[in-house]
Amino acid sequence: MKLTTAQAIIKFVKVQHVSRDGRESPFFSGCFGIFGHGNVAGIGQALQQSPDFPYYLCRNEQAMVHTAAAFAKMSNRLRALVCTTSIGPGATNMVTAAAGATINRLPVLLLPGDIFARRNVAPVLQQLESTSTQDVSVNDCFRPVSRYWDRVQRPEQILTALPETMRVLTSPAETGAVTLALPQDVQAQAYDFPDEFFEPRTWIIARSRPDSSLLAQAAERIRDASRPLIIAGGGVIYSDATDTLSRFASQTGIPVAETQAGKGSVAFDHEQSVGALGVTGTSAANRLAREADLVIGIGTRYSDFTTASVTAFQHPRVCFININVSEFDAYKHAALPLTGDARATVDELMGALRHHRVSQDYAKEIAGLRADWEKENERVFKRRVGPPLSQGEVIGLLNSTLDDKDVIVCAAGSLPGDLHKLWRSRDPKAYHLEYGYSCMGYEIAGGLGVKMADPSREVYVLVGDGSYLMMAQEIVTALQEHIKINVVVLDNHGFSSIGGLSRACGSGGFGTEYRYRSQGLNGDLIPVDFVANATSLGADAVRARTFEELGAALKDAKKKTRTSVIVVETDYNDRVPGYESWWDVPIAEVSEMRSVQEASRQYEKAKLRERYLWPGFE
Ligand SMILES: Cc1ncc(C[n+]2csc(CCOP(=O)(O)OP(=O)(O)O)c2C)c(N)n1
Ligand SMILES: [Mg+2]
Repeated sequence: MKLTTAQAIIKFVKVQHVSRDGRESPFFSGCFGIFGHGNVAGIGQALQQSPDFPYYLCRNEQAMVHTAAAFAKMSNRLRALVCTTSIGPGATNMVTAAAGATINRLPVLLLPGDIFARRNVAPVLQQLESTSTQDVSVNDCFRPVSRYWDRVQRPEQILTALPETMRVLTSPAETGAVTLALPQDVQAQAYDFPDEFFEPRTWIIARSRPDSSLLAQAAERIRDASRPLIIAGGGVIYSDATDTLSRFASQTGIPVAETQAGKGSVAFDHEQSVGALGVTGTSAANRLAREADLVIGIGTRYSDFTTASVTAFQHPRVCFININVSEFDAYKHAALPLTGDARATVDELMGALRHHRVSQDYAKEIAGLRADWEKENERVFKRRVGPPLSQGEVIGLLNSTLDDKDVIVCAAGSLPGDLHKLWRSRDPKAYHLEYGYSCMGYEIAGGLGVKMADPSREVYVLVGDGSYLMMAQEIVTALQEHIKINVVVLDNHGFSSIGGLSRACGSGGFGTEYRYRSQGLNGDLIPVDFVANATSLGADAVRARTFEELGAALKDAKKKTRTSVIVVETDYNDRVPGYESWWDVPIAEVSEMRSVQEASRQYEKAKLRERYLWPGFE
């Protein structure tokens, strides 16, 4: 079949399917892109003659990769989007979001255009030349942020590159960004591809099981433990293991703490749910972690936010059992590794622990800690501060107004930490946080991807003024596609999160507020009109000043059929406190500033609690 390389790629991706638990579905749902000379006549032309494969024009290449990652996350990695760009800046605009997808273990297929393989016309527009080789382009920047990277120098190379692409994208352990750099001449080059290459193919997403003797040892350790604690990570949700985990926790009485990606694994009112763990954790989870003698990590990669920079676990003989599809994660912290799918593995463990339950004393302690946390959560929700409102009361209002299945989307700033602590999750897919890369700008683009993945749910993007200013332009894409999202901008005139961090580091919030330059950086606040900004992009936008106005605006937004934006001013200095945790952010060891010297002293003391979590290592 004579096709161009670009036509063959699009023809191939259209017939790839995945199957898990016997349910089969197409893997790719379409292609986002921005055209330039590096793809308009190649992939662009191929998409034009494939109207059954939808093409979406976005406004910024970074944003479309966030959209694709959010789409994959919302689909539990069973579906993905393709992203096409021109060469040069269009391509490298994707690097940031590619890293985000790979860190969050989310499949996205990136097809950046590349410089001519033929080379005779070099340097082409937007080519970065090298004096030491002709075998390099800006697309080599994608190598460290991709789980698979290839440059297609001849059409027939896709016969081996595309199957590798699919293997990696559909592997629960390996998945992330896959980059196929496509020289612009090769995209348009024709070749006689074998018909068989375009036969529909189904990639089985297997539920791998751990070694049976290790599983028996794990069950033994759980029986022997007096203070076990489960950490539920994103893998629990991707594996669709949430019901199984809820039953396992009920059966054994083992408490469940959640990472950002794992939040929603068990409902907040489940008897064993102790909520968020780590730097942004609840008092309940953090106290249990401190004294746990056994940690069962399920689908977690143990980021520093989860381990409170390895200070969270202070029991002298704490040991770990890790259930993870990725061997890399399963072995972390010298764990007993159960390398396997979360649902299949927890299911088997449940069988092995049929008659096991934690002690009554421990159960009572868990219930007490849960009650204490509920009281504190309620206190933060019930405070009436504004206007300007406290972020805590805004989150409380959202939590009581939204339906259980409505999705909140967030990524960076002070919101993720407050949401992690306070949000009462009732559905595993209703809490969508990108906190692997915590990339400012993910929020609106991500919200678009979430809504595309599940149009039946109402989607609420919660975004700080800083993140909004970084990347709000996908509102136009949402309007163009008639995809409705609800955006809530929390305007506190700068970086409340990093401002607070700066103060904790003794630096007094230096350079973190949006102010005019006067003698220094401390002039008047810059009045940015977010309502006018969103209106100018075509959205319905309103300002809400009070608690009541915000409540009414949320109800209005829900009734609307098009994308809308609510702007609410929040208090820069009114923060939800931390709960018995710590984060390692190194402080200047020497400084001319008293406040920094003091912060440095405290830092050195706190750092002593960091430990290597090897058995017997004190
Ligand atoms: C792309 C990117 N740049 C920088 C940062 C570091 N950073 C984390 S939060 C933050 C400020 C966010 O401001 P805003 O969205 O207004 O949220 P707030 O802190 O006020 O809640 C910054 C600069 C980041 N996470 N992502
Ligand atoms: Mg802000």
